Amino acid sequence: MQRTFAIIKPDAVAAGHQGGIIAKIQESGLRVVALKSLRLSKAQAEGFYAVHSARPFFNSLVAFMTQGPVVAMILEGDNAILRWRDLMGPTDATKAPKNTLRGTYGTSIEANATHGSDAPDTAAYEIGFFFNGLELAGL
Ligand code: 3AN
Repeated sequence: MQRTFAIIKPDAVAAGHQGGIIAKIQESGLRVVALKSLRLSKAQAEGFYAVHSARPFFNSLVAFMTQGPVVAMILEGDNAILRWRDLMGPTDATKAPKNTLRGTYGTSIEANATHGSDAPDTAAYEIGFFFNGLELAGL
């Protein structure tokens, strides 16, 4: 059993794709064990993407991620990290297969509809970044 962290990004929320994305998650057998909607501040988005702070796309990425609300989720299941990455598809939505979430709902390498942790240590960090102890208690 494994947990991973997922975001429905502002582009997909603004386009009303939350329901479609959550349906695909559930059809895949992954369980949504926590979910909330929030809008990231600039400082919060900079903190979440600190690993990319030296990249040329960093400022644009922070602007994109703060342009509207996101849906943050904890997903659970066997091999959840890899299964959620497979469901999302590759980073560049213009190259993502049409049967992936990014291929279906994303429009560019930046506006790619969803986020998913890439490893157990990042999943643990990202879950703790978005969900506090009270929200995690009893899950
Ligand atoms: P992934 O989300 O597939 O793990 P990362 O961690 O390399 O991809 O990138 C984090 C986020 O930064 C991506 N989801 C995307 O929104 C954005 N991003 C990545 N590469 C680029 C790029 N070359 N230009 C603009 N935005 C990018």
